[in-house]
Amino acid sequence: MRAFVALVPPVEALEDLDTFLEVRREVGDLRWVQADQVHATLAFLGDVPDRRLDDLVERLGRAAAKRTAFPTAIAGGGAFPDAARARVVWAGLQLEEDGRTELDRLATGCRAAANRAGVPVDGTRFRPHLTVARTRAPHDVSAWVRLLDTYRGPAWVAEEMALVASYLGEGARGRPRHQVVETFALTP
Ligand code: 3AM
Repeated sequence: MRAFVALVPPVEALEDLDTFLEVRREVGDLRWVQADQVHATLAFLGDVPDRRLDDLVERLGRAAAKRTAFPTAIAGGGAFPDAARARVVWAGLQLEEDGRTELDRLATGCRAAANRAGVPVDGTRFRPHLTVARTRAPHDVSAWVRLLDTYRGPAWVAEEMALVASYLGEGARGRPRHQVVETFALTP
């Protein structure tokens, strides 16, 4: 199973962002992520062998329970590697200081949990973001980033994270199809 761990915003937040971006989608040559697949990746796991799954699920559950739920909202945006030569356009998460700490520690905890369960995760710096579009080639997306900077979605409380399976090429137009395998509650 190819999988990742993510924070999945509630439907209302995803729909609000989708509505904000919808009218503007006609322009440009970006590949937009379907609204119901937008998420903030905490750890990309790659292929998880079946024999590792139970241990992984148990450890992820404990990692989530160590962190406290926090208020947030989808807000602002940016691009990787940068707006002038972007491959990825993303929306951000608005966080209070405590929330930022909890989210950072949650991501660190997920990675540690995966490594201990025998699913090696790379140690690249965690940069919270929700990918909304990808480019076919490096592309100037400054206008999209400026637009996203004006966005602030409805507030919600991040109270769980999800283990998501990603099936390559099975979704619409050959995109990966995502399926939540398990959710893990943060401490209220
Ligand atoms: O969350 P974002 O969109 O930044 O690009 C994939 C996506 O990143 C990334 O994992 C996230 C799952 O939604 N991803 C895919 N293959 C990857 C790989 N081999 C990868 N990240 C690291 N290594």
